[in-house]
Amino acid sequence: MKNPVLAASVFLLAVLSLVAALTLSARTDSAPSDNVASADNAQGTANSENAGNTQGAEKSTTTTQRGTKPPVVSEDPRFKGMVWIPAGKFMMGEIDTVPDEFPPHEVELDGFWMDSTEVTNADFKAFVDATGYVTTAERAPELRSIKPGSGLENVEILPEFNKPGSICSLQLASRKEIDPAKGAYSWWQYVPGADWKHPEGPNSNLEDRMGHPVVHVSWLDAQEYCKWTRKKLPTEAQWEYAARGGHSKESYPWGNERNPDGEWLHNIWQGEFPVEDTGEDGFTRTAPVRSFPANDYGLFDISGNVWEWCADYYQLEYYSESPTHNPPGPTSSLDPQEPDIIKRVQRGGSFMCSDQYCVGYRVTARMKGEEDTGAFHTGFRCIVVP
Ligand SMILES: [Ca+2]
Ligand SMILES: [Ca+2]
Repeated sequence: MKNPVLAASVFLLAVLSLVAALTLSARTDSAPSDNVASADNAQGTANSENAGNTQGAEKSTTTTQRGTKPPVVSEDPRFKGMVWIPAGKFMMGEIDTVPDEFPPHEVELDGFWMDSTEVTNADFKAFVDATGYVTTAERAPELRSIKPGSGLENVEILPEFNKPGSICSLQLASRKEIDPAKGAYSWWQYVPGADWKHPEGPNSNLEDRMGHPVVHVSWLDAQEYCKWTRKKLPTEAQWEYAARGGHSKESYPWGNERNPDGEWLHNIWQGEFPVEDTGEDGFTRTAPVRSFPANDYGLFDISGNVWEWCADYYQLEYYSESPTHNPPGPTSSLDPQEPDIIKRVQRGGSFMCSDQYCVGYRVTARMKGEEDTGAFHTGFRCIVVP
């Protein structure tokens, strides 16, 4: 049955899951010794910090010395650009934020290597040059993220959406331009010709952006990159554990204060959202990776800059049933708002996140997106589990 209204709705879901997301806004061990160039890890305090932390809600009131030891890196070329995330336990989630971060629960992870930065345009270009891979945004749209059996598999894509492209945010002159009926669609729009090589549409390019994170990559694209590099996407648990940098009970990778000493420590949005980003942090779009300090595991931009895909399907209530040891994520996707759409987890927030609208830059904040849909503020980083 062809239903044009449904067709529009379904495709718009692909646009809007990203939008909806925005409205919400150690048992320490060492890396394999034969691979480690510097095994003097900074996270020796993680065990004591986590001891007895079974509530997860109490914010840390202590200041842990930061940045006193170098990250653990490897001379093995397989782990170039990666840092070692030591095995350990932590409390995942938060008690007093939004429902999908609840309940806080103990998680124990084995150690792994993680890219110290988001995958850059230069990294992704090397992959494309070697493989000829064409991203989902560069291909004719398909409804790849509809759950089989949902009854939505055969809906039509409206002509205005039925051309290669991706999702960008438009510049509004004032809040008066926000159409109440359209809500966030007033600024989020599907832009034909937008893709990883054209981050802001067909008239943009990667000139001077090769060191920026790649964007407009879908979860499916990220998987293909991972296969080529013999890496993986992190699980959601691995991502949050790594983002915390060995510290518990803290909202940000560096502590509980967003702007310590008045400094911006990540690339997010300042000013009136979504009208004027003042760029007080130095950037109004993506920033080159490593523009801000790394966390205590040596991870740059783990908060802000671009959202990062995780391996997991998104399920709002997964934390209630998550296993303790190396939780793999749920076996299927379930977002109660859009139960027929296959969604994957995104983490860390982006340059579009504002305290007026989205606080996705907190270490516990969860986001979801259709697995076949990228956007101009979404990228990824990879891990290797030895
Ligand atoms: Ca910014
Ligand atoms: Ca990021």
